[in-house]
Amino acid sequence: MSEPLVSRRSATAIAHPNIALAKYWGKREGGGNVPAVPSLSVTLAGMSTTTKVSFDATLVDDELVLNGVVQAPDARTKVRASQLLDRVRAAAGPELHTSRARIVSTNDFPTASGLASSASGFAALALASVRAAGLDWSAEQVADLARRSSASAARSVFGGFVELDGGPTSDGAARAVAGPKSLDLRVIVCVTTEAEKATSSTDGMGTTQANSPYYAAWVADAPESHSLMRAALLAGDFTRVGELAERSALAMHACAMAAGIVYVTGATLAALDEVRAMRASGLATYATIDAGPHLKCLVRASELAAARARLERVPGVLRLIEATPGDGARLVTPQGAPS
Ligand code: 2P0
Repeated sequence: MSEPLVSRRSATAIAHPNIALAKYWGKREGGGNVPAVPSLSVTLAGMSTTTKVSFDATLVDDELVLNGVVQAPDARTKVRASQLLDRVRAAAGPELHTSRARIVSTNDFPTASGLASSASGFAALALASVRAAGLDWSAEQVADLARRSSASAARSVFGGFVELDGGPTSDGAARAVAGPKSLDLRVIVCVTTEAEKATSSTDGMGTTQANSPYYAAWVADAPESHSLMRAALLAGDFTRVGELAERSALAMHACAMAAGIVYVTGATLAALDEVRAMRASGLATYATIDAGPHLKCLVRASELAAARARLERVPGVLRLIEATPGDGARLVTPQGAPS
C-alpha cells in the first residue's frame, strides 16, 4: 500500500544547550516572547538534544515522546511543541496544514532542571520541523521560531557565542557574535540533582516581574552588563568575561529571590563558595547559575583539571559535566527524507 510522500516527511536535528554569560530574565510587553533585556550566551558541546519530527497525515493529534516517555496530550511541553508546529504548518504548503506530527526527542543530560534543556529542545524541534515541512528558512528565521516557544532556544540555533536582543523596541533577534574557539573557555557543570525543577523559567520570570522590588533595577542595569560582556568577549578577556558573568548571575538571582523565587540550594552555594575559594587561591574560576540548582564553573582549559578536582569534592555535587563552546543546531538527516 503506497502512502502519499508528504505523510512521511521527516527530519532529525541535534542542538546543544547554552548558558547565558549575560543573563536575561523577564519578558518585554507586547507578546512574541521577546526578552525584556539583551543576553549573551555560549552554546555548549558535550550535552545534546536529538529530535526527530515526522509529519504524518494519519495521526489525529501531534505526539511527543520525550526521553522515551509518551507525553499526555495536554502536558505542558507537548502543548508548547504543538504551538511551534502550528506556526510551521501555517507557513508550509497546504498539504501540511492539517497534518499532525510525531516528535521523538531525547536529551543526554537532565531535563528541565536548569540545564537549559528547553533551549536545546526547542532549537532542535524548530530546525527539524522546518526542514521536515520542506521550508528553506535561514538560521535567523529558525531562531525566531524557536524564540517564540522558549526565548533562550533562539541562542542554541547558533554556535559559539551568541546574543539575543531584548528590550522595549526589540524584535528578539539572535545572532552569533564570535566563534566557538574565540575564547579559551571550558564550562564545568556541577550537577546537584537529577530531579526536575519546581518552578519553570516562564513562571519564575512572571512572578519576578510581578513581585520583585528590584525588577526595574535589573532591567535598567542588564543592557550595560550585556554591552560590557560583548566587549570583553571580543577582546578575548577571560577574566573580565568571568567577572561579568558571575555578577550577571548573582544580580538575576537577587532580583528573583526578592520575589520569592529561589533556584539555588545549599549545594549550589557550597559550589559557589568553592569557586570563590579557588579564585582566592589563584585559580581563575568564575560561577554562573541559571534557573535551577546546578552551578556552572567557567575556567580556562589549562586549569580545567585542577578546578574539577576541587569541585568534585564539594558536598552535594553529584557529578560534573564538562563542556566546551560548541556548534549551533544542525540536521542529522537529509531534508524531507522518508522515515
Ligand atoms: C538566560 N534563563 O538568559 C536566562 C537566565 C535562565 C536563567 O533564559 O519562558 O528558556 O521558556 O522563554 O528563555 C531560561 O528561560 O524561558 C533562561 P521561556 P527561557 O539563559
